[in-house]
Amino acid sequence: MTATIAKTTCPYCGVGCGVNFTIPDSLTESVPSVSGDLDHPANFGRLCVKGSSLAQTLKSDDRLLAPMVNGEIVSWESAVDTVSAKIEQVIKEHGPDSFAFYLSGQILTEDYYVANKLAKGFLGTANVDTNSRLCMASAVVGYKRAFGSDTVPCNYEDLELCDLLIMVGSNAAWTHPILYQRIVEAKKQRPNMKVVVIDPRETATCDIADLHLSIKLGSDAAIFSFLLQHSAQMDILDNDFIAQHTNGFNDALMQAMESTPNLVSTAKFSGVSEQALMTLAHWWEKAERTVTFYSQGVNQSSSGVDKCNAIINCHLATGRIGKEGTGPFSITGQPNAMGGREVGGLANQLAAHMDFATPGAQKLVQRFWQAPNMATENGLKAVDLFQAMEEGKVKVVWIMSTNPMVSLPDTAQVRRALEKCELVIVSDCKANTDTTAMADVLFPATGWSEKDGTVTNSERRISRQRGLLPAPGEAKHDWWAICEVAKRLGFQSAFSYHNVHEIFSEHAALSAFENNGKRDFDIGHFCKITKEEYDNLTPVQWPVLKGRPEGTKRMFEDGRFFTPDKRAKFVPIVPVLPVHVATPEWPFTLNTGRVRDQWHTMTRTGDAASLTKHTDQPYVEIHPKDARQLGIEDKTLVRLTSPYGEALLKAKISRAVSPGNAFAPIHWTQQFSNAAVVSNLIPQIVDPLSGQPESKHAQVKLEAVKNVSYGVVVSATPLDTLDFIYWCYVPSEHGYHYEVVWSVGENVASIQSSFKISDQVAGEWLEYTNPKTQQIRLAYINNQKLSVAVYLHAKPDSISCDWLESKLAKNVVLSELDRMAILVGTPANVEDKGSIVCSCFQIGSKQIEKAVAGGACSVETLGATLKCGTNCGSCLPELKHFIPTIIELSA
Ligand SMILES: Nc1nc2c(c(=O)[nH]1)N[C@H]1C(S)=C(S)[C@@H](COP(=O)(O)OP(=O)(O)OC[C@H]3O[C@@H](n4cnc5c(=O)[nH]c(N)nc54)[C@H](O)[C@@H]3O)O[C@H]1N2
Ligand SMILES: Nc1nc2c(c(=O)[nH]1)N[C@H]1C(S)=C(S)[C@@H](COP(=O)(O)OP(=O)(O)OC[C@H]3O[C@@H](n4cnc5c(=O)[nH]c(N)nc54)[C@H](O)[C@@H]3O)O[C@H]1N2
Ligand code: SF4
Ligand SMILES: [Mo]
Repeated sequence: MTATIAKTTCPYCGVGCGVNFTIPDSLTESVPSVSGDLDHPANFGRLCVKGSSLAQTLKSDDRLLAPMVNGEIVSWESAVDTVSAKIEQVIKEHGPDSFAFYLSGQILTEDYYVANKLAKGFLGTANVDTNSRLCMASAVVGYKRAFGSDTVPCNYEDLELCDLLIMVGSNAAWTHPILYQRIVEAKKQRPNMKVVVIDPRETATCDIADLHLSIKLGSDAAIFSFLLQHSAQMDILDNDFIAQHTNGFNDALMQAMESTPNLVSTAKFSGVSEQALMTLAHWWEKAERTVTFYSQGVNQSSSGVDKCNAIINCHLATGRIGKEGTGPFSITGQPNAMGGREVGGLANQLAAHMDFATPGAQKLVQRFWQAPNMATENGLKAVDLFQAMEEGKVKVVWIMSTNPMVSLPDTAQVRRALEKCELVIVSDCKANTDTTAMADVLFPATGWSEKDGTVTNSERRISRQRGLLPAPGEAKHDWWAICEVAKRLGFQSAFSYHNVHEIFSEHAALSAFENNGKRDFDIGHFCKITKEEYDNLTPVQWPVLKGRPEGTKRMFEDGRFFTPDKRAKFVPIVPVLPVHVATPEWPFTLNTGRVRDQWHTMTRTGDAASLTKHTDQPYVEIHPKDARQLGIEDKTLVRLTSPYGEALLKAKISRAVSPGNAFAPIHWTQQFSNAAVVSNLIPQIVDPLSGQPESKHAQVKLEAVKNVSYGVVVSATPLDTLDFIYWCYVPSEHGYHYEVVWSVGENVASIQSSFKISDQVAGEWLEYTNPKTQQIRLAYINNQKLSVAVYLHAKPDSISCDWLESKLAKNVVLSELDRMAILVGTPANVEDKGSIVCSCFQIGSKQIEKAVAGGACSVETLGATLKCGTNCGSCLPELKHFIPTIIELSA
């Protein structure tokens, strides 16, 4: 059979890896597959485990396939009429600001461009905000304050070329895995390169760290304030650069000297040892080639912008910017958060890296768009937007490609806001998400592999995502839906695009319009791009000026910035701690973040059974000392309470977090578990400048949930009732797998009756009980097929369910031996793998332990014996932990 191979871009993280997508001739006979694109400069052929599992996520039975209004399927025509009529009505009665878009760093630049154009140019509201507010907003403001523009100076090569890499609030080993692998490789080539990780937790990223500063939550700015004054003391300032290319140095230095006068006070403020801080300071002194690489541990903070500027100050002071192997590098999370910034997809931006505050910018954009109703001032930022919704000020919201019921802080408030809103429109690929559940109108969207357009990765590189598979059902492109509404609102001529190529060239033309080097974002080279050229576009880093098709590798090489006087600006910084710190009533600080194999709210990665094996359930990481005090054992259920809400998570007892801190992943939603949405617990505290929420620091109380039994249910069909204290749906290859917690005292009869088995006559219950161990094992077997199996234990024994799940496969007929084995829990001849460490080859912890006991003494020998770690490499940091040698950090 023949197949077509097309190049596209991974839809997950901001590394923006190139993907070769193989489409079989006949989709009914074969399925598409993916591999890394050798030619793509982000990944040179590699993909991490999420990227390499993309093909598994393509077949989903939960796609949204038709437009719906108030729960009824309707035609697109009718849905779009409903939406435009309501927008028209509220704007007429209450003004343009009664409408808002809430978008996402996961739509394509072309989708984003038309949404922004419609709202800001034609409806007259700047209420266009996005989930990037929860992600990149502080980094944007930090850059703008320093450079006069939202410009990421660096590129990925700089990470490989530097002598000192300071990774702040980033767990790149799990969140930007291919970039991390590039760093690992570079460090192998140049062992003198130093890596410092600044993170309150010990993460997989610390695996390559020469030094880990386990700082007090939120205290980052002090570290960089200290490095600034230390640079002056040690006389390593770049005085020429400061004099010729910057303003405000003295004020920033004075402030640093006042805030962090010495090693002792800084170490105390940040909760690190003086020795460790001094080591960092020495390395900083010596390494001219330094990159500071920062992510959500910096951004998601009530002082996120100041943290960014504290970092940038240090780079400006030492001239470590605009040169190979140097720079303050904010790494973006989402595949197209950068593209969103480029079109102006934030409420305080205008378009093409212009904002309302820039003199003349608003008129310029109006002229270019021929816009009848140009917005004149900033719109509402995400948290304010949802508050305005609750107050009844915003009456229609169009949510596109984001799941705010899970990702915005204080989900109870988000629910109230959406309930109050008169019309909630949700565009999504999935039918059932926590947010689609709140919608009045649902628009079915095409997803990755179906939609066409461009994305920009973290190093300003624009790549094509290509529409390669047919749209399922009635799903349509997001840009198309926006344009249909725009046309009905009377803006036919401005929104009559035939395809994405036309939108892209208009966006390119706007970027160059009356620019002449004034603005950083200029892709004027593409103003007149033909459809064919667009279809064949190869990855390129902006700016791509007219006559310079090769793009731009690195910014600020000439020391000229985008402020009016072309000088960068130092910002005096006063380090502060998070707004909410632990108190006797709320004794723990909850930190939140990501796990290796899941993406955000699991709407895509949750479809790939293999990706759920690494971490199958939501958890809260707690230090052993705290766990002992609270009577919490590993894997038992913990109730987390904050002033805003509650969550139920399984305990993971670990020294990776410090006493007094807890960490929980953000991925599990109400679709997957009954009470695992951690944003329930997070206050709506934001950075005053960027509006970015302090999602990484919440006050909580922890308590053990007592008098419960732990168990699993595997079933051939989804369970109708999930009446458990806790349940978590674990996607599996066959059937439905739930991890559950019951109250003690459940007996066989009550469990049996809780499963609504329709045909109680034809089938039979097998049962095994052991009152001593409080074990109950039940299975309902009908016509030699397994319908449901239930295992109950007093302790949270984890049972490897792979074998049991395999008995739910359609073609399996149970043998007598199988029936026995189902009651025993595992068949005698099947190895229990333990939890999966290597997702690519599905190698589990117990297999690895066995190989180590059998003499495997390095990650390489493990790879040679079991293959683990030999494909994408995402599990290498974890594999190292199985090798008994103690790797001392040279702190
Ligand atoms: N596997 C996976 N990868 C992803 C994603 C995903 O969902 N799954 N999402 C993508 C997106 S959108 C984003 S934004 C990125 C996020 O990428 P990262 O920012 O790397 O990921 P997080 O886990 O959110 O947070 C990073 C670290 O910040 C630390 N931290 C918390 N508070 C502080 C603090 O006060 N100071 C410091 N220095 N550190 C602190 C946490 O302990 C955590 O280890 O990941 C992207 N990549
Ligand atoms: N406590 C806490 N909260 C956080 C964070 C944290 O670290 N801690 N991190 C924050 C960050 S950095 C981020 S980026 C957010 C992420 O949070 P969200 O943006 O809410 O999460 P996603 O699951 O990515 O939501 C994307 C939705 O869009 C749908 N979708 C995918 N592709 C398309 C498309 O092409 N078109 C349309 N219309 N729909 C599509 C998906 O099915 C899914 O429902 O969470 C934020 N919230
Ligand atoms: S690192 Fe992984 S998730 Fe990120 S773009 Fe590359 S393959 Fe996709
Ligand atoms: Mo993000």
